[in-house]
Amino acid sequence: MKIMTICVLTATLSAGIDVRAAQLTGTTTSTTTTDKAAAGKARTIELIGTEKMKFDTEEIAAKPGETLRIVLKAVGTMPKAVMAHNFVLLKPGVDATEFNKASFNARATDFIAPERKDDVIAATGLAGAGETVEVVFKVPAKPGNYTFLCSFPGHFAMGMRGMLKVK
Ligand SMILES: [Cu+2]
Repeated sequence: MKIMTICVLTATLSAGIDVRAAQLTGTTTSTTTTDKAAAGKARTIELIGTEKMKFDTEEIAAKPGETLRIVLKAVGTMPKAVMAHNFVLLKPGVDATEFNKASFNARATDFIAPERKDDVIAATGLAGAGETVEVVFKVPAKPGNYTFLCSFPGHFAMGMRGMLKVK
């Protein structure tokens, strides 16, 4: 009888943990696309954003027109208000420094100035320490180098940027 009680307890406990894990995943992942079909055949690229204000990968190679899923994880311990990261891919010809300057105070829109939305091919939301954000998008058909960056204030200036190389 005692053994049975323990079994039931263990089962309840592990079920509880599963639910918590699922909830955690649900709250820390945000997808800015609604195209589930595209997400299914997307190639996933995992990036890590650090408190040194760098991406761990600064060069991404891609084929023209392919579908990419960028998954960005922020690592560290600092509060999200002072340290968060996003992935913002700019259209060719956009001045990244000017884009950042314009977006510096745009906290309400995740540091993408509303009037600069047209400069962006794809962007994630902001990830604080331990959080993951992602975006699915179609790589431009035109070969070339496309700048991506983190638009959290000061991070681009510190070198939090990279290049999507389409060829
Ligand atoms: Cu950043």
